[in-house]
Amino acid sequence: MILVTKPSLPPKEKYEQYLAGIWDRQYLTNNGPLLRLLEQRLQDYLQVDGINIVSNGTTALQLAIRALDLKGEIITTPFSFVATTSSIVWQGCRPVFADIKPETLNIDPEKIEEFITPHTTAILATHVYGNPCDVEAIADLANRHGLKVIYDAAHAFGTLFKGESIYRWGDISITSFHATKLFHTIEGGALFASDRELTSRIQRMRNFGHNGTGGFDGVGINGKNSEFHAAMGLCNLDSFDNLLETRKRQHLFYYNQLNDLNLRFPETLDEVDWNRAYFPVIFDSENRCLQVKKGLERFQIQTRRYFYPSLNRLDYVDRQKAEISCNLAPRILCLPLYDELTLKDQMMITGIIRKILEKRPSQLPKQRSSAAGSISSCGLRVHVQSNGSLTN
Ligand code: T4K
Repeated sequence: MILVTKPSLPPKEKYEQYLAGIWDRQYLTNNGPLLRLLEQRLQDYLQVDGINIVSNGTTALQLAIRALDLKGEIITTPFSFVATTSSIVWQGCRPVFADIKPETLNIDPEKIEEFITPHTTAILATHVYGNPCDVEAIADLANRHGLKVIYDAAHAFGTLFKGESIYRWGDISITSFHATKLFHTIEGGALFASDRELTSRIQRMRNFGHNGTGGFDGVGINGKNSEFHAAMGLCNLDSFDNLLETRKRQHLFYYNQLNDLNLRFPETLDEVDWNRAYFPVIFDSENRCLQVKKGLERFQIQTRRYFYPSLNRLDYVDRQKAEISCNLAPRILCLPLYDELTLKDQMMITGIIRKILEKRPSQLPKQRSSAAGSISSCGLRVHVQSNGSLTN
């Protein structure tokens, strides 16, 4: 079975070394030494200020909304994972959906402006698939209208804009360190805020409101993460640069194999170095999309409809339009992408997709053989047969 994603795991012995320390100290959670070390190492690696690691990305979103004391309406994207919208509703605010740009699949700043009312307090935008929103246009808009900005940067670990981490943007940027993410701590997440007072508030809020001197300063929750999670993060951070390189190679391979078909892929803005967290394919129709999904399933290949349905269709939000998102969400499929995914796997996946879309079951297109050539340069020569099986 080829899964849509698989967590990258460090060598077991490496993790065990951290476990030995945890056993010695018998300090398991509550902002322990490994957690603090991971925060420091992430700040250095990402060149960001004001990090607070928490238990997961959803908690990070909820804390962000709470820490900024947002009320009323929050303008957000209809094309994201459900946690983006559900966190707004969970915090008692109303999500107002501004449609996306069809090229990038990210919220369209021009559409945001149309929805600003006296009740609007913030913009919550997602860097979908780790591909940055138009952060400059959004910052300009927010400044002009006195709005707060939260970025759901759950997918964006390692993405740069103008050479700097995308986490530097917004009043608060949140991320997820879930096992399915490029960089993970099994479960986990973080908030980044350059404002010191805001960072301290989040720190208190994630720890029941404790103010560090035995008292409580405001209401808080338990958003902490453990030493075991931090240890996984410390292991994974060491290999992250390699992982990013592999990901870029895998991405390019998929793209080269599929870009002559009637498919579209999200575009990036200028000066973006995208982490390529996912490989989304946009089909010309939902039928085609489902046909490919089912076709791949017959070969035990899993894909995911990230993100379907469009979030304005959730039954707990009031009826709102988002035509572009509703049009695109049903016809996007994310292909398998993870560190251990081999070129053979990718050959098979793209071979099957080509066969389905070209409806030429017995003949592989010419481009395949040139791809086989490039494969051989990596020490492999693989041919996909008409039945989807592989021969060397
Ligand atoms: N904002 C955005 C934009 C997000 O995408 C997310 C999460 C959040 C906020 C919230 O962050 P967290 O609270 O989760 O930290 C997955 C993830 O669970 C979720 O974190 C992620 N986004 C979302 C896009 O994808 P599912 O329901 O697709 O995951 P699941 O369990 O079906 O896993 C997919 C495949 O991965 C499985 O078929 C098998 C493989 N897998 C998964 C896990 C967990 C493994 O091989 N090993 C594993 O341990 O949501």
